[in-house]
Amino acid sequence: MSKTIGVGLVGYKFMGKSHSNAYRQVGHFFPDIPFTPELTALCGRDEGAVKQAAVDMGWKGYETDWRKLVSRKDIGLVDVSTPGDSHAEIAIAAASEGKHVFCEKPLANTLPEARAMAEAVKKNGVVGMVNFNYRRVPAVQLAKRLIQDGRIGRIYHWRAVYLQDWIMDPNFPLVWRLQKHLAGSGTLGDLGAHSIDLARMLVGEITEVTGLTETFIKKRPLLSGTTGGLGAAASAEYGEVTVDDAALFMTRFDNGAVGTFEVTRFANGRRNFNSFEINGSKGSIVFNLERMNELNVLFNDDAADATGFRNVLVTEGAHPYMNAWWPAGHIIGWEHTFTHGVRDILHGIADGVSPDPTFDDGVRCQAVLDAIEKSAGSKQWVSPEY
Ligand code: SOE
Repeated sequence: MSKTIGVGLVGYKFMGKSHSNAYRQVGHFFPDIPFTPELTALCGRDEGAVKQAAVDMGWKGYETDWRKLVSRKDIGLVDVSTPGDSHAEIAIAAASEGKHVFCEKPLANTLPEARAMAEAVKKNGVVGMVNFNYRRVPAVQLAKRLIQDGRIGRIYHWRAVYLQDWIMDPNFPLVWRLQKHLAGSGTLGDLGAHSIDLARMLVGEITEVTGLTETFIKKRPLLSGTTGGLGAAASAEYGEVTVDDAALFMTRFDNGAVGTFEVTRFANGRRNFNSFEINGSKGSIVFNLERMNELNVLFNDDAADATGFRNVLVTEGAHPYMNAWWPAGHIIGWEHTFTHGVRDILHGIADGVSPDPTFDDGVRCQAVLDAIEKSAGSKQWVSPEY
């Protein structure tokens, strides 16, 4: 039987729910994990709500003050699933208490905060991992393997879109994701960060960016309450939207590849359309989260009369993570990416190594986000400050 590790999770809404599910499931599907996570305490400010959430999501207890949570002796791993404005404070305090840290993306709201977080995990010798969960879609891992094995050849193009539409109604209220002091930025940090992280993993380091951001709806009703998931209820008063609704940017990579990105919450009909295409000298790869069990690939060395895109159903035991789940053809879903992340951080803790994406990866992503905002302001090409 494996040893146990106490987990303290800060945040109990959308992300808290998906992380709770991962801690509950991981041991049942990945018996090789070195520690069984114990759902020790869930943390949130509203006592009634966090107490109920702890019961609903299988936590043994709860705290209303994260400072108490991070200093508890029965907790070895602190999970930060709060809005970005509290990531740095919680993660740094947890690391100083010798706790390992699993942090939601983007790592922080600003580059200096992200740097301080990376410094804190290093100084305290703890494991830190950012939950860019799309890295852990088996099809995305397969794309990485094909690229590493040289099957796509030299990469020329990265083309990413991350499209949503959940705030298109001008009367949708001013939730935290639309306020700069809470979220850092809008679509850029929320969606663009995912695409940047995937581009860094699959293509290379971004050396230069140029971009624009736009806020289509400048004022929205203030929030009167949340209704689960991304849902929210409006009040009669209005407030200013202080983040971008959409961001479009171009990049150069250190290996000569070039990239384009479009991220928006105003793509009518696109609920969570996260897609990329990679074109290389020997082939191409296309991924689309709505068909997340599939990878579309083209190999130039196929027979001349049969060259074309093929659709690989990424559900074989030979595919990354899939051995743990169901027989081939029995597909998995979005929530599994969180379980894969938890599995990997548990191994990282046992090995004393931060799994990718590390906090340093989080810093690099943050530097790219920062450069895009600077470029949008100056209308110039900007190099990220790594
Ligand atoms: C909302 O835009 C959101 O939940 C993001 O915050 C997540 O990171 C993304 O995976 C899905 O959409």
